[in-house]
Amino acid sequence: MSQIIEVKVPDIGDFESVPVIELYVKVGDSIKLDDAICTLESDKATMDVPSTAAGVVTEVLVSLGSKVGEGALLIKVEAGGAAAAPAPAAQAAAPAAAPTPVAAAPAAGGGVVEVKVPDIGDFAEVPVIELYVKVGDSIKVDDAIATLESDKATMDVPSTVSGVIKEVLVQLGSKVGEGTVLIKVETGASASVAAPVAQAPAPAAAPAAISAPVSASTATNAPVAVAPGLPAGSKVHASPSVRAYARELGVDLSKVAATGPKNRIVKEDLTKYVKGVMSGAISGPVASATGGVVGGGVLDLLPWPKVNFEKFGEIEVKPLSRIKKISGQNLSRNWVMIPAVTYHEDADITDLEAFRVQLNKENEKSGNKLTMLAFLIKACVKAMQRYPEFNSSLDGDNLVMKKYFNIGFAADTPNGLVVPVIKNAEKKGVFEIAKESGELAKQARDGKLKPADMSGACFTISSLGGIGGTYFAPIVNAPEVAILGVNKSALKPVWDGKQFVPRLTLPLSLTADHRVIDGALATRFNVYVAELLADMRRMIV
Ligand code: CAO
Repeated sequence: MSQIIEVKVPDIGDFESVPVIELYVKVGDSIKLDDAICTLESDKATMDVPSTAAGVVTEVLVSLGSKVGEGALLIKVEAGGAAAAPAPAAQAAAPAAAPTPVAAAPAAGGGVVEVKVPDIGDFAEVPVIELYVKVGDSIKVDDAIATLESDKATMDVPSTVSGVIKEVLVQLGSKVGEGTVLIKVETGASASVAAPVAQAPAPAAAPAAISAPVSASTATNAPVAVAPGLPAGSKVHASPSVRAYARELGVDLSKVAATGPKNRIVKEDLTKYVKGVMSGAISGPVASATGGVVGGGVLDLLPWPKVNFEKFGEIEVKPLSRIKKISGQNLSRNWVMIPAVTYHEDADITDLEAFRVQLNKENEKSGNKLTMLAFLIKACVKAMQRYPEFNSSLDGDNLVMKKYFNIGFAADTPNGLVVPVIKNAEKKGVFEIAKESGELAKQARDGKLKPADMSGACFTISSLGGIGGTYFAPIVNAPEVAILGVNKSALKPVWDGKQFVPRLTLPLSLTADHRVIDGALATRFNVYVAELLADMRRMIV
């Protein structure tokens, strides 16, 4: 016996007139329980509406752009004899991220209520990547508790109750699945508890999720780490993976121009946006690259300041050199996209410098002068052999581990900074490295380096030792994951246990990509390089 079942918009929270932005069914389609019928998009969330009936679609009562609210009739389904319509209470709005949450069962009335992970589809061990609550917080129905991220989707879990949080049972990184208790909430006598169906869909682009940049350093340093003052995610169409990528980059998707079908933001749009921001950081057109100045939040991007300098005095305009333009773009990208931290260390090079001077005296006639840079290159290679993460590159979710040791070194030229590369430094001695780096540095200054001379580096050394300085924070040269900055050595009083003795001290500044290298590893590397420089005999053990 067949039966016509009406499928309506479930309770979607406080949204009344929400546009249909995707429609997945047409008359004649066979549809199963939980198949998506359409996607609705409110100011705050994108949600799929799943079917509560299985059968054949006999009527579609909405079209793209239709504005709907709770109870609006979407489709009529002719269910076969066996198909049964679930009770209305079983209706659930699906989040943009495909799984179909249902409300965690709250207790009726006051008392302590557990809020659990709803049905999140087939995902079992999903990590908590953002946690928005702590004990003592007041929470309302639909407030985001946490963001979960599976391989395929990012989803916020909203609270199903209002009250005060008594316990938080998960932390960042906890793996959760359907039914995991997230928080316990004291609802109080007057506190409201949402009915099981009253759960708002988990928005993939809840403001809290977007406005939390990956790290503090990104937030403070990176121009793209814009925490929107606007309700982020408004009118944003993007897949969960693009949303996750945007969050990783700290990009507010509502500022990205969409070129995908049905006004969806695709990955390329995001890349283009980031490139635009980076070029804007140097040359100015941020406003056009980002679609205008928005918000008013302190971290929103502003156009590059346009100043009529002549108003204040005489000026001369000089075009940037080709090298400066290229390196500027690279540096900006690396500064913006790499969550980098700089670690400092002092190396006692008293004995090494004496050794270098002695060797140079012995080899005076050869004309081949040993440089500190050559020893630094050897020490770094040795340290990279001990800590192979320093010889890696990020490639999506993979780390490419290199088995060769090509070391770039920053060379200052009249036209700007270039980075020639000593290839296979692990196979070369210090004299050979000194000779080769000297030749490459000369070619760099003469503008004669070929692209091959500057490619394939695994790690870079930036030595300002011939100039001065104490410490600095070099910028990682992507896709490398670390760079060692070196300043001028100086005699410093060092306590030897009995007295202060003068030791020649070389300041090291190692910047490392925190996504690959954490602080402990970076410090171990730095300490090891310093030990090698302090006693070169360690190079052979
Ligand atoms: N401490 C003290 N003295 C040092 C030193 C150090 N760490 N490093 C080099 N020196 C000395 C050298 O011994 C040399 O002295 P002598 O002439 O008496 O022998 C003098 O400083 C000049 O050295 P150099 O800088 O010409 O040679 P180098 O091999 O040390 O460096 C190169 C070569 C190409 C790295 C360097 O010329 C250069 O271009 N440095 C700038 C790199 C740069 O701009 N980095 C910043 C990048 S981020 O903007």
